[in-house]
Amino acid sequence: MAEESFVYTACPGWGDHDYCALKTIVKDGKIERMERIVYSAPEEPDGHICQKGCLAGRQPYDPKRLQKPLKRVGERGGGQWEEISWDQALDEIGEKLCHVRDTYGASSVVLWNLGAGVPAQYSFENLMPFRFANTFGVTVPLGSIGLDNGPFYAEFYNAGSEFPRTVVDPRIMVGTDLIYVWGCNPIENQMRCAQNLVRAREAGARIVDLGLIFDGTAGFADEFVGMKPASDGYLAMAMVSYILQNDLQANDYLLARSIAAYLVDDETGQLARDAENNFLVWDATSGAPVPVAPKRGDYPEGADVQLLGAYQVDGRGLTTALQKLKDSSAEYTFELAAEKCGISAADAERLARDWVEAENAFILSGYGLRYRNSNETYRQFLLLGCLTGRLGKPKSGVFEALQLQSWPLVFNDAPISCPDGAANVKSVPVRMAQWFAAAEADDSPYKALIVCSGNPVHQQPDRQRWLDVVRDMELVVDYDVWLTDTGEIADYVLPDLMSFEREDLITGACYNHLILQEPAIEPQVDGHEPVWVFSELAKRVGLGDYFTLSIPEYIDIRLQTKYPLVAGIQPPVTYARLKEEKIIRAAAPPEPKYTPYLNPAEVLDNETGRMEIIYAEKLADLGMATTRVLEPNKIGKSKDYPYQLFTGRQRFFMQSSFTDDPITVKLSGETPATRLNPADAERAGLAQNDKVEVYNDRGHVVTRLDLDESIPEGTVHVWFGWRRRQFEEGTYAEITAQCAGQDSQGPLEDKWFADWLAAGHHPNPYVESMSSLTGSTDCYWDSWCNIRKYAGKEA
Ligand SMILES: Nc1nc2c(c(=O)[nH]1)N[C@H]1C(S)=C(S)[C@@H](COP(=O)(O)OP(=O)(O)OC[C@H]3O[C@@H](n4cnc5c(=O)[nH]c(N)nc54)[C@H](O)[C@@H]3O)O[C@H]1N2
Ligand SMILES: Nc1nc2c(c(=O)[nH]1)N[C@H]1C(S)=C(S)[C@@H](COP(=O)(O)OP(=O)(O)OC[C@H]3O[C@@H](n4cnc5c(=O)[nH]c(N)nc54)[C@H](O)[C@@H]3O)O[C@H]1N2
Ligand code: SF4
Ligand SMILES: [Mo]
Repeated sequence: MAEESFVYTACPGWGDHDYCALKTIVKDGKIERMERIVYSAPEEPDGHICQKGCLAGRQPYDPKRLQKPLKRVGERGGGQWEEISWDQALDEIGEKLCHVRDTYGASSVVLWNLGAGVPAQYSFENLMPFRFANTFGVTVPLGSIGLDNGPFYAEFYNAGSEFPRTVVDPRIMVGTDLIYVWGCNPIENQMRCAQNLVRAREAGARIVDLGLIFDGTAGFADEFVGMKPASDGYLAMAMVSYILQNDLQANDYLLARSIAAYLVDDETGQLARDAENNFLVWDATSGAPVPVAPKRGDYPEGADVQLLGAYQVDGRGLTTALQKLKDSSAEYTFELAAEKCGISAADAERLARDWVEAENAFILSGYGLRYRNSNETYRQFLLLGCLTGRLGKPKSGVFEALQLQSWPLVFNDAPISCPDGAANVKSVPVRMAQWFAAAEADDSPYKALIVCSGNPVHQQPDRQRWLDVVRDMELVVDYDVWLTDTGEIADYVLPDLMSFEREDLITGACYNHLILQEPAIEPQVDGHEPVWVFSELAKRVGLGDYFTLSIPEYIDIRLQTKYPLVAGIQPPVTYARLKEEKIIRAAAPPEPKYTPYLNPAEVLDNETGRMEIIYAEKLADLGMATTRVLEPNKIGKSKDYPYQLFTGRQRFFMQSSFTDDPITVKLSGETPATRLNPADAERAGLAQNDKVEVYNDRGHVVTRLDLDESIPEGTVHVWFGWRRRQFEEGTYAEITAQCAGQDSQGPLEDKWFADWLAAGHHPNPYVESMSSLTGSTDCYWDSWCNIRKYAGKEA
């Protein structure tokens, strides 16, 4: 009998911000099963696997996988394909790329690469397209819509930087007293977070879910608070106001770590500075402003620094930042919150009181808030953490981004993605709204589109826009494992290998470990991994000299990082050592676990060096220095389309992956459904299993109807993930709110992008990955629609 052996693999369900490495058990050259990894101490208990991970080992054998390169026959999108050889595919694509480049310029080629859903993120699936893009000179649309932007905005205007602040170790929740799960669904979607929520509850935490639909997390929680969509800011601000009006804020913490005491010039809205450009605070002893030493320096010796107060000096009004916030938040009452959020004022007050009074508490948010106003909501969550002294306090905190990791490990990737140096990168970044504007014009400068990872035609709102944009292109290529909605409209579809068949360095959440991904099985299809594909393509467009290294050589470059947690490993970690040992612990401390704001003496990356969440002077010109509640864009604003369209994530799908496996499809109900509250259905004259059409002015989707009380009145729900061809007609991507455009990019987002560049960042996501998340709003669910019985296709 053959022996079992194992290798480590990045889970194909990677990308839920829950990047597990898994143990793949192999027997007779086939995947036998998937298991969790048992890490070395002290992370030994933390390896994790979920329902999708357990099923992942089936995927390589799925007959629906792309088997060979495909070339379109007939109309684009007509569904007719011819199987061709890799040589033919690469020769033809290479020739067309050369033609387009020589006729219209290199930037007429657009490359779409969205790391979100491809294992192992920021590894060869990103590094190779980046290397190609940066030497060829393609256009890079900043895919910054629907990409989890809000938390990054909030962190930027608090700390001046977002990475690695948006990284959190879910294990730090264990031992806390109270958790507000606010606007996310970790029990179904963030499985390692779920593991630690369970541990936290076993250790005594009370869990309150503030959500829209009654989802798995609501069922798990001790209490569910049903919120109206996009209303959360009203509750958060009422809590802020409650804290400040009742003088419940953490004064010592605010003085030490934030700019709460800094004086604001009433006239300009900017922080007051003296002639030496020092920030000022009010000293009650001398009754005068006194300077703060630069960069989170000390307050003057003996000064009685005031956190609250408004003063006049030579006719100039000076008010402390905290006083500004206290004044501007006063309008947010529990009564207003009750009206806007659809909860009772008594409940709102109780939630505020409990948040203040709990010894230790977390706000656990994620990416469930996708509304025009959500960037500010994330700022408000952070504010609640800051005012109560909970950012960086053990057993307390605010998780916004759910970018689950332990200590982030940083590799030496720049020489790979930017072989000529960051200053000589040839690719051209363009913000999404501007990209669409140009691409939709009659004289579009864009002639070719290459999609290396991601499924934009499915995942981006307003699908029709993509169809219009590619219609006149001369070349569309999709490189994927499956035939996706994007692949359907391509000219060539190239099969990638799955992580089970590729060698790679696993980055991301390996709980302080470095892991080598080794192929578990022989390739099951005639596919190729990205190092081979881009090296071969490069040869055909005259860039072959840039692509001569092998996978082990690239991995060795990556490991030559100066980042201390990797550089400090003894003996030094190399590809050869990883090959020998498979898994090596980083030089991370056993304790504490990583959490943002952990170091109380940290000088933050902004001008003051302190938390600025209380008052962001950069936003003063837009009236947003102190946060306030903005309105959603679409919800509740149309007579014709009275419902919100909510298309959130589904527990058995990983976005548009896992939608091909018959088991996950079956677990998901076999066919897509529209879910509606029975009361809404009754008013609309609709019944269970009716065939319904959900529609707006741009398109429609037709499904069976499922009446479900877990959906609140006013919301129409369709799970995200199903492919277009799994619907009877249409798809939700036809009707999600149009962005990029006015919906996602306005003066506030433009300011964010400009401020972020002014802080010294690179605008190109293929140089600095964060740029694709900067400068826009996430508004997928800020969508309106109507619903009716389906009458059949119009003649
Ligand atoms: N199984 C699975 N897991 C995934 C993914 C997947 O496709 N499948 N996708 C991954 C990705 S890329 C991401 S970004 C994450 C997202 O994961 P989460 O951050 O957990 O986001 P969602 O699951 O979409 O959360 C939506 C929840 O937010 C609530 N919600 C919606 N609108 C509002 C509102 O206005 N107010 C409040 N308070 N709550 C609201 C709803 O009740 C809903 O259950 O999931 C990741 N995990
Ligand atoms: N309506 C609606 N739209 C949304 C969202 C929503 O909740 N509702 N969520 C938004 C969010 S938060 C996100 S992050 C985006 C996600 O958007 P995308 O990242 O575009 O999500 P996917 O559709 O899963 O695309 C990932 C693609 O990578 C492919 N893939 C998987 N493994 C491999 C591999 O090994 N190699 C290669 N080459 N390809 C591979 C998958 O088959 C899939 O086609 O969607 C956004 N859009
Ligand atoms: S949580 Fe995500 S990455 Fe981890 S096993 Fe499940 S699907 Fe895979
Ligand atoms: Mo996401």
